[in-house]
Amino acid sequence: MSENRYSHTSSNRLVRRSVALVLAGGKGTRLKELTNKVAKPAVSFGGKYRIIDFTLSNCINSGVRNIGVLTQYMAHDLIMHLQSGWQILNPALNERVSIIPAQQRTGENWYRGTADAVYQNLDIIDHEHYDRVLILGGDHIYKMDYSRMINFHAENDADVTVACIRKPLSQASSFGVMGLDDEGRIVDFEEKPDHPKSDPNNPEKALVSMGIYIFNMDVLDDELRKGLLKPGYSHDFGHNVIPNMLKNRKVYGYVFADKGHPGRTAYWRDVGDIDEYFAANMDLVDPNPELDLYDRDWPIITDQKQRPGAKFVFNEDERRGYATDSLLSAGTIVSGAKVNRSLLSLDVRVEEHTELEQVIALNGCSIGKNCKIRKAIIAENCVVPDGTVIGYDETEDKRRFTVSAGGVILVSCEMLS
Ligand code: ADQ
Ligand code: ADP
Repeated sequence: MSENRYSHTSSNRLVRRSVALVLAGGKGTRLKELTNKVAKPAVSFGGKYRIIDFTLSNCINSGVRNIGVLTQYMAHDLIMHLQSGWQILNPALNERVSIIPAQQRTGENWYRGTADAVYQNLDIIDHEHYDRVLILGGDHIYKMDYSRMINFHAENDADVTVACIRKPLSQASSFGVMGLDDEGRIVDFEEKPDHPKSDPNNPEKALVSMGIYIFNMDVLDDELRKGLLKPGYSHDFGHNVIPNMLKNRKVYGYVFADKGHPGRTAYWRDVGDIDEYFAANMDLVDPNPELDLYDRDWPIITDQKQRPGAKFVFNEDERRGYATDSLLSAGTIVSGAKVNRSLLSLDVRVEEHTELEQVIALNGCSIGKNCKIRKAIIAENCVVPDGTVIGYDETEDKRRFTVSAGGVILVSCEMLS
């Protein structure tokens, strides 16, 4: 396969004839209280962002600019976010972020799974304009140039291409696990297996699906319609559609690798549960994060709020009023407090003599005086009373709050009263 088989123009055309559908309707129950009232893709991330901003920014930066977002559960905040922050494309050029709510277009059922979500909206896709559909999850943190995957798909003349990445074998049961032949074709695929098979090139790793698919339009149409006739079908890409296609279709695996180091995997995280969500946020407060948010060639776009910059008020007696190794969003005030390795979202207030260590405080939290908080996520708009201590007494934390397997404490507003 030669690098230059597609000229710049034809490669551009391949991308322009691809439409993206972002799956943003799952329940996301493993994020516990964070997704009680908010769909996972709309959960705050990295201070000022929402999780879905990463996927949508990737689309725009890759040149895939007709994007449909499929929503279902708890869609209100997600829709508000998309309406206020993401109506930035020009429909006159056939570029837009469309919000596509579940609406029973094909019968009595709400979406029964990821494949059904796509199936029920097939008639919305403009078949004249598009040859391929790029199907994306709305809950991953990464930067990826989808145009490279689209070129790979076209060069191989594939029916479907699934993006994949190497993950430690110990984590592989949470994903679809695949095996590739020498040509890059997927020869086996098992959704969330109890005993995942390792990558032959690296016995400690498995090749897992990133839940990103490129389908040729006609193949998608045909496969989803056929699926309806099968008994016991659970309408899911990972469980049914992909495994069922391996025999009769050309199904390729696209390995998401680091450009500078072809064998090495690039940054990608599925923020499925509290520990992953916390770890992905903490990755960003590293002095040199793997995921570069300052890259002007690949901006991560979000809904910008009109607020002043973060403010630090210094307390002379305590010599405090600062934040280190932290990300603070607009409207935040740190007043005589000490903040380290933390992410403070929009409009967060932290009062005197308080110490925060590895804390994710979501929009509008107000943290009182003399608090000591460690390794915690504080839900939106919580008022944390003066003198609150969290993260220093395991038994007490477990009694009052939700504590993850990895020891991250999730604090919702009602737990504080
Ligand atoms: P999961 O992430 O577990 O595995 P799933 O829960 O089905 O798969 O969610 C995939 C995406 O679809 C999420 O963004 C979710 O919000 C959305 N979604 C789920 N149900 C939906 C519905 N009814 N309507 C609209 N959107 C819905 C998948 C693959 C694995 C792969 C992982 C990678 O099945 O093979 O390894 O993604 O994260
Ligand atoms: P850089 O600017 O150094 O290329 P980025 O943060 O933009 O880094 O991207 C992270 C890594 O992922 C990079 O090495 C990049 O080449 C790689 N990458 C991005 N898109 C793709 C892709 N579609 N396929 C494979 N690797 C990719």
